[in-house]
Amino acid sequence: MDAASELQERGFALLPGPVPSDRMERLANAYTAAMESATGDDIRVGSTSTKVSDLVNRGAEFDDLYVFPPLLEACCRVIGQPFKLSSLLARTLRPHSPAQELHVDVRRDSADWPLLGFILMVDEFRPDNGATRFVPGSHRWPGTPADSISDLRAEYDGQVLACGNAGSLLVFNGSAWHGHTANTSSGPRRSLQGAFIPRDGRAGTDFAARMQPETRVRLGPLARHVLAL
Ligand SMILES: O=C(O)CCC(=O)C(=O)O
Repeated sequence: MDAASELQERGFALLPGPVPSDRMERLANAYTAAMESATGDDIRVGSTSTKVSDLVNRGAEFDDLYVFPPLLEACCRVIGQPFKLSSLLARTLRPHSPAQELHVDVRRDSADWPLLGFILMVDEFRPDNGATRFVPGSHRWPGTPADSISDLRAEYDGQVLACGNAGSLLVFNGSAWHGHTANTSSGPRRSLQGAFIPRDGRAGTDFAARMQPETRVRLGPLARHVLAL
């Protein structure tokens, strides 16, 4: 099955990402710098993950991701109407963290639906370091996991792990049931994550309000459009 059919039938697909393997170290260094420089509300330390928001303004190394043509093509397929970037964050799933609850990213009655989620693997995603799990075909189901499952962290029949090399790009329909699995390894699982939503939805990050002058000067027309500037 090609990636477009996988996204349509299974609700998610793994693509080669925009960063060639010989530039992954540079990206990982920029990721570390972004994590270290964030302050205040921009850094959130949750029960399993540390997240830093607004990667758009945290380095030119992240510019290619949210205008990557195969990613925008996935948006056209899933959102099917004019769209914009809603969020772009760094997420480190810390070592020895439990699985996340199975969930959907957006309810069907929301202005932010349909949503296209994406995850760029900064480290490889493996069964032991918390690879994202998906329930294939669940993006077509009317209910959410919380409607029918009592233990949302338990394994779900038919779930599959989206494992991939560093640099791989996971794209998924925000209605697909998914969540990270447990990171039982001794290392972090780093990723860049974001979402696109319909253009009239409410973005998680107000990119226009946060835009830094040094970011603005390097953005092309496509980036400005995607960021709704
Ligand atoms: O980090 C992952 O593997 C999945 C993250 C996710 O689904 C979320 O935070 O909504």
